[in-house]
Amino acid sequence: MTAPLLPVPTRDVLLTCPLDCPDACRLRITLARGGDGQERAVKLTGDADHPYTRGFACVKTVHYPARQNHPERPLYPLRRVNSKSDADPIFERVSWEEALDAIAGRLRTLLDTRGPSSILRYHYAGTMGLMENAHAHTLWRALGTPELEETICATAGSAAWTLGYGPRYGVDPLDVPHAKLIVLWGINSLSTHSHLTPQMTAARKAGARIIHVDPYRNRTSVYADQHLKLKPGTDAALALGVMHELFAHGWTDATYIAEATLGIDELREAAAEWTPERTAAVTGLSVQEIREFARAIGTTRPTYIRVGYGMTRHEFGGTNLRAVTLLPALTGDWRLRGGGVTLSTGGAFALNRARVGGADLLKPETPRVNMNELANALRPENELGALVVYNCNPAVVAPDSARVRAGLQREDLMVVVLEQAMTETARHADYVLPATTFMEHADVYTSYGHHWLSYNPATLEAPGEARPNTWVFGELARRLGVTEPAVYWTVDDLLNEVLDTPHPHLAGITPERLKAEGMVHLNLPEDWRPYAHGAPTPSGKVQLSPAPQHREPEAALNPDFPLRLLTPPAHHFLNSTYGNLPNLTRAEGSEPHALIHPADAEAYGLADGEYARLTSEVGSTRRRLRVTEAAQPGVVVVEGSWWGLSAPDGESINAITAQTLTDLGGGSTFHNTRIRVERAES
Ligand SMILES: Nc1nc2c(c(=O)[nH]1)N[C@H]1C(S)=C(S)[C@@H](COP(=O)(O)OP(=O)(O)OC[C@H]3O[C@@H](n4cnc5c(=O)[nH]c(N)nc54)[C@H](O)[C@@H]3O)O[C@H]1N2
Ligand SMILES: Nc1nc2c(c(=O)[nH]1)N[C@H]1C(S)=C(S)[C@@H](COP(=O)(O)OP(=O)(O)OC[C@H]3O[C@@H](n4cnc5c(=O)[nH]c(N)nc54)[C@H](O)[C@@H]3O)O[C@H]1N2
Ligand code: SF4
Ligand SMILES: [Mo]
Repeated sequence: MTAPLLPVPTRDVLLTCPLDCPDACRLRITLARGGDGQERAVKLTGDADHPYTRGFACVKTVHYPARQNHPERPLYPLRRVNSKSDADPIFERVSWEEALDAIAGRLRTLLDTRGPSSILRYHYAGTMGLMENAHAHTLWRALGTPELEETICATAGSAAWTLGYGPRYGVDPLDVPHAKLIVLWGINSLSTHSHLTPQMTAARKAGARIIHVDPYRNRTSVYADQHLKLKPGTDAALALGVMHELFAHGWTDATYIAEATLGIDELREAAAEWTPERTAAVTGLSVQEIREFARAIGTTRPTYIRVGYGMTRHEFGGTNLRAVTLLPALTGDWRLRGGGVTLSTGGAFALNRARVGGADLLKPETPRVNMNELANALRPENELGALVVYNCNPAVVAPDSARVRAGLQREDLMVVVLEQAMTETARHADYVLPATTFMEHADVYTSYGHHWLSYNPATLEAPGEARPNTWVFGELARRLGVTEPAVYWTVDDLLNEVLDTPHPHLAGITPERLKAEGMVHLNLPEDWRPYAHGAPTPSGKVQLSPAPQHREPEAALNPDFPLRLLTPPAHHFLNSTYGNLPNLTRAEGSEPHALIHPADAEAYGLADGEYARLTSEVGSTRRRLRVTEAAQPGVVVVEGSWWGLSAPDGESINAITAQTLTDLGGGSTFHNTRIRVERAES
């Protein structure tokens, strides 16, 4: 008998999606055995029995098997043999022994000669797994290397939320169908949170209206009943303008305000000057739009507001988001099922994290590096000797990425990249270490969009010599003589630890049960209204003080850069993940485009389809133009963290974004860039 040409399906498994996306879907994956005897994933869809996933995976993750089986996936440890300044890297395959001995040797020398501050770990949420993400940091904390502040995405939002509300609790997404008004504010949810759509459609069938507040028209604006195309960075002004009308018309809930909030007088005073006329002048919306929007929020119960992290990626993004999130504290929507505002549901996962990732090993004197400032950290004068990257692709996703790449190319810096894909960061490495995927390692997952906790067993044999991050760090730790036990924890150790808590949300959830059921709903009251009577802040109330204020960003004053650039996510990629799959890059338009309004195109002499040079204070890049009224005058939009290989000049869009930090939480400012656009030769 000859080996079958087509893989023979063997079984279906249910696993949770590990990607950095609020939906944390329950996936049904079909495995098959190929002619080589190896079992592989061949088909992926959503679990039809899961009440939130509802039988579908997004347009991107249905292609996960293709990225997992990608012909260029690194499957063996690789060592760079040519100069790092050569554009095309040449790697040779080495054994794990060789790679680990060499890396540990270099780390040992650095520790002995320059100390732990010469070694930097760099990571984000390529996997959301507690083991391969949060807990993987333990080695570095045991060694005392600089603490990486994980600020690239969510800290401006979480700092803003915490000021008002304490832990990040959100509305149960399964309660959204109760809402009669849904406001999608600074979130392109049809692309970035696609499993909210069935919930919203159910609400709409029951009579709900849906309003999208966003500076440009995208899939979510088209789905919504109304699109408020405000000027970027003016959300605090719009929220204060709405509050002005709530106070003026008596659309506030006096009982809720008295029982559950602190600081109402200050907020009323701050809103007093935000007449519809002034709000219109700042936000670019019409007086009528503002009046009607305020009336809708003021008179529709329950109103559900879904904010995204998008609006926080501005100089004053933290305050802008905070202003919006305070609205339900005035309307009293928190008292109603389906009412309130969600930024994240993550706070409900009250796991025992005291020792996860070596959190208990952190010392106050340990130096800290804000991950948005990687380009600065890699400057030669900072004397970093080694950079270890996992779960992240900073050559593409970090601000000021051209300087990040220049730093990665330093011959005196050892760059170690643990990866599942041959990313541009991996292409800059001295050592590429092949990483396993969520089907190939066991892990535990929370969610920031719903309330199910998950456990994925290791389901497929790792291909080639791919290994989990924690295995690699355990091997380095042994070679470095690290004795901290948590470095060597198994997933079972981690699971026992995180579930060892008396917190009521985890009552009845044991490691055995989680492993047996795979996905378990937190033990929340059936009628979950976390802020119905106050908030777990120091005062026990929703804190309205200090009242948010609108501020004009300083960067707006530079006449050399008259346009503003937004760089939101692409529909068909997850950050830079999937950017190496031809069918998804084709679906996304084959190359990144800069959306520009016809009025700006005319003013700057630019035509649809031609190339333009986009220049900011930080750098310059070339992009093909799409002239469209989806953009607004004065605002250019480039969707997606594309791989350089799909861009006309090989550059990430982050070559022109800056390391500027937000007002709260030290967050990223990816939508804050001021640019000029000029014609470029082809
Ligand atoms: N398809 C897809 N899904 C994803 C991702 C992806 O890359 N692709 N990434 C995942 C990750 S890591 C995250 S953090 C989330 C992010 O997803 P979101 O929370 O949706 O946040 P962003 O994608 O940054 O931006 C969303 C919207 O904010 C708008 N925006 C920009 N500036 C402003 C402003 O000043 N005011 C207002 N009101 N709106 C503004 C943008 O135009 C954009 O439409 O999505 C996750 N899901
Ligand atoms: N201009 C601009 N830039 C942005 C954004 C934007 O909106 N605009 N969004 C920002 C946001 S919100 C975020 S969250 C960041 C995200 O940026 P990143 O966290 O870098 O996300 P990805 O680009 O998807 O890269 C994740 C990498 O982790 C790898 N990975 C996944 N699982 C594992 C694993 O188990 N082990 C190892 N070793 N590797 C693994 C994947 O192969 C992938 O290459 O980008 C930010 N950058
Ligand atoms: S990326 Fe998000 S929407 Fe897509 S399958 Fe994963 S969790 Fe679901
Ligand atoms: Mo993110």
